[in-house]
Formats: sequence, structure tokens, C-alpha cells
Amino acid sequence: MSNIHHPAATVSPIDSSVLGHLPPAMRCSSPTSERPIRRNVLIVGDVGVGKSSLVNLISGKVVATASRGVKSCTLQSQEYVVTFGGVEFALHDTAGLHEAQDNMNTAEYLGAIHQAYALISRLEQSGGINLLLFCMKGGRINITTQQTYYLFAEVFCNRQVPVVIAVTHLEDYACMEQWWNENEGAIKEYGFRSHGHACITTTRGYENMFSAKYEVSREVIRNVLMEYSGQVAWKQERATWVKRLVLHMRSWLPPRLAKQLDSGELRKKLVKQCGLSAEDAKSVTQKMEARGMSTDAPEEDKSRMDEKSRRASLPVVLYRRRREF
Ligand SMILES: Nc1nc2c(ncn2[C@@H]2O[C@H](COP(=O)(O)OP(=O)(O)OP(=O)(O)O)[C@@H](O)[C@H]2O)c(=O)[nH]1
Ligand SMILES: [Mg+2]
Repeated sequence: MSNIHHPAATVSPIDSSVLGHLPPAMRCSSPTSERPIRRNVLIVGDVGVGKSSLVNLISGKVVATASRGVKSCTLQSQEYVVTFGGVEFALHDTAGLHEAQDNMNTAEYLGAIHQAYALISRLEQSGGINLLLFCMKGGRINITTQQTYYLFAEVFCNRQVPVVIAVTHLEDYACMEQWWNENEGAIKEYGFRSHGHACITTTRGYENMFSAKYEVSREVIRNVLMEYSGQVAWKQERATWVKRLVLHMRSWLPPRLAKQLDSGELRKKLVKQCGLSAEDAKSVTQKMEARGMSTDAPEEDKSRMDEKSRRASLPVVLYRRRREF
């Protein structure tokens, strides 16, 4: 693995509020006439698992700000463009969702839709999603981890996008890949499907004590990005895409609040508070009405994870070795 070389990366952070209004062609900063291939990678995971640190690892320099565990319940995202190996990767770093997924208030719900709409618009305009990078800590899977996986792999990406699981915080392992050998069974048992994985650390540690593992981690993660992002990007008609999210997230509201948001009320709020165009808001609520405003998962796939039944068996603690120094 250590004899694999990648060309130096070039990185440019992009203001997401601006991106939504720019056609993809205007975002090109390549000085040559031949544009590199562009691939959209959506980076998701619980709060504080290391998503932004992962962006920095891939980039080779600090472009994203690591958080101090501040809890959020939005789907806020920021795009960073990193080029290596002749491919331009647009990394969409999302804020982790916390346990409030089950107990949101209306303002939080509408805020999450607002952010989801911005993200979907950006992804749709730039060709769709090539890869979902699901980031988790090598340690514990809890309900939030499962909910986050379900939200993005099953609902947001409609099961149509390859998934790579990046397991972070593995600097204590002599061989980080060992984590996967020990826990692959548990990962599958809990409903996480993945096309590829990367067992890594996204920190250099105190006084760079994990520098060597950090560098190896960069090679590993860049390799999986390159390998699993090559298929045709997936996207959907925007209103259908947004509707699925709106319906799914509706289950995060207490029934009392969900009831107050009937179709007419929701349509107004989608425009005023979530930034949807009037046309998209109308289309979303019409599609919801057609389903009776009740389900949070598409009917077409009956085999989707039954979240409630899975909750009964949680949490699971994945095997973790003691420090070896
Ligand atoms: N030990 C260790 N610490 C890490 C690792 N990755 C990230 N951290 C630390 O964990 C904290 C959170 O990291 P972030 O990269 O901000 O996590 P995030 O997933 O982007 O967090 P949110 O954006 O808040 O959801 C920071 O203090 C990081 O330095 C890792 O692999 N090992
Ligand atoms: Mg972050």
C-alpha cells in the first residue's frame, strides 16, 4: 500500500450559499481546457465522528473546520473541491445530526428541509451523487448511527448510490484494517451495507504521534474514493427527491406538531421558510397528498430497514483493542 503515489491535490473551499446559484461550468477553476472528471461525494455521519477531519485528510491540508462536538440538527453542508489522480472530487461535508431526530420542533424540521433542499439543488445541478461516504467511529453503534445511515443511504440516496464506510479513530490499532476483520459481521448484522471501506485515523495526534498512520490513512481513503466513485452519478427529479426527505423527516416531529402542518400550511412554509420555489413546493405537497401524507419510505422498496424493530437490539459495542503503547 505504501508504494502507491497520488498526484498532489489542489483544494478550493466553496461557499455553499453561492454555489446554489452558479451553473457547474462557472465553478471550474482548472487552467487547462481539458476539465478533470468531476465526482460528487457526500460525506455523512454522526456528530463529531471526524467528517470534517476526513475532508482535511483527503485534501492534504486544513480546509474544513473540525468541530468541538457542538450538536446540530440541521442538514447543513459545505462543499470542498479536491483534485487528485486526474479527478475533481467535490466533497460535500455535512453537519452530523444528533439524537433530536426523534424529537424535533417545527422550526428545526423546517430548517432541516431548508438545508436538504439546498444540498439537493446543488447536487442536482452538478450532476448527482457518485459516492456516499459514511463516516463512523470505531467503537459504538447507537440509534443515531443507524438513523443517520438510514436517512442518507436509504432515503436521501434512495439506495442507488455506492456506499463506502470510513471508520475513524483507529490510531490505537497496530494495523487499522484489523478493525474491519473483527467487526465486519456486526456491521452487516446492523443493516449497514457497503461497497468498500477504509479503516483510518483522521488525526495526527498529540505532537504528531500518529503521523505515519495519518499518511497511510490518506492513501487508503483516496484509493477507495477513486475506486468506488466511478459509476454514473445518481440523481432524481428535484421535487420527488425533496418530497422523500420531507416525508421521512416528518416522523421526527411529535404527532401533535405533524398534524398542525397540513398540506396547505406546509406548502406556504416550504416557500417562505425553506427556500423552495413555489413550483417545487406545490409539486412536493401534491406528491405527499397522493400518498396520504403518511409514509416516510417509498413504497416501491418493501425490503427497507424497519427502523423500529432494529431499535430494540441497540446499542451494540463494537470490539475495540486496548492501547498498545
Ligand atoms: N482521536 C481521534 N480524534 C479524531 C479523529 N477524527 C477526528 N477527531 C477529533 O474529533 C473532533 C471532531 O472532529 P470533526 O472532524 O469536527 O468531526 P465532524 O464529524 O466533522 O463533526 P460535526 O461536523 O460536528 O458533525 C475533533 O476534535 C477532531 O480532532 C480520529 O480519527 N481520532
Ligand atoms: Mg464537521
